[in-house]
Amino acid sequence: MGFHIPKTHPRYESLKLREKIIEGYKSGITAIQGLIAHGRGECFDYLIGEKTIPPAIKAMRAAIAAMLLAKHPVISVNGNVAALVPDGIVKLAKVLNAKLEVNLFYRTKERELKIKELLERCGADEVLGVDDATATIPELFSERRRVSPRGIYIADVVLVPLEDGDRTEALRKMGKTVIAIDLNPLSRTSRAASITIVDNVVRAVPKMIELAKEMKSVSKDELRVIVDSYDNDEVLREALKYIASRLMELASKGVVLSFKT
Ligand code: PTJ
Repeated sequence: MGFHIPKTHPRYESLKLREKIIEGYKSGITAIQGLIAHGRGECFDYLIGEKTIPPAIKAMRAAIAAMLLAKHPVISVNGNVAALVPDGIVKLAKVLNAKLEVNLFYRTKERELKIKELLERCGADEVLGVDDATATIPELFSERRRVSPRGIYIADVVLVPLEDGDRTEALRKMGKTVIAIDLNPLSRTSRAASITIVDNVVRAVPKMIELAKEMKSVSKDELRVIVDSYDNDEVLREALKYIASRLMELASKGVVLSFKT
């Protein structure tokens, strides 16, 4: 087991996530580069106040509407997502009737298999992308180009939680709707995606499960209105404005902690 963190520690939740990522690395699920990616995420989470912000909720509603309307919705899973929210991602795929596909940037057979087995232990009926990655995403030269012909290749909507930018652009060029979950509103992924949820995957995934359950009874016409009226540029600008005004407020109020002595 990982390092013991006392529940009373003021940064308990954040430290617990770090331990999950470290455990993911030690058990062969997460790439070592995933630790660095996590640290970058932590920094942006500080900036948004470590809570789900209104533009993220707007994006989540559009994302769920798009997934519910999709013919072939697929959720792509990497080493960080598998370490942080394995149960949640399987549950989300189930409520949305979406396929799960392992697709790694730092691709190794061992990690692919371990992630597949973990998702199966969490209740996944089928995990694509491991033995069947025989199709190729055009104009993509990373290891992520190899995908399942029954999954990402034919998907009309792909959810890519926590991503590196090149694949998002390649998938968009193939005409797919790409939904990203990325704490950094300025990343290439965030700016290239059709819908960007600026939130931590550990908060976004449970919230999306809740929304998916709620929105399942919404008519197709209403879902279409939600998708068609969505503007990702506006949502990213709202996220940046949220961070800017939060920082301005902190800068004017003061940030020093006070202690009783
Ligand atoms: O498992 P693999 O081999 O597919 O590799 C996965 C990583 C994440 C290592 C790989 O895709 C990568 O290098 O990604 P980047 O380019 O570092 O981008 C990761 C993005 O996710 C950054 O913009 C981070 O801010 C963001 N991020 C990190 N942790 C979280 C996050 N976004 C949401 N929730 C998080 N917990």
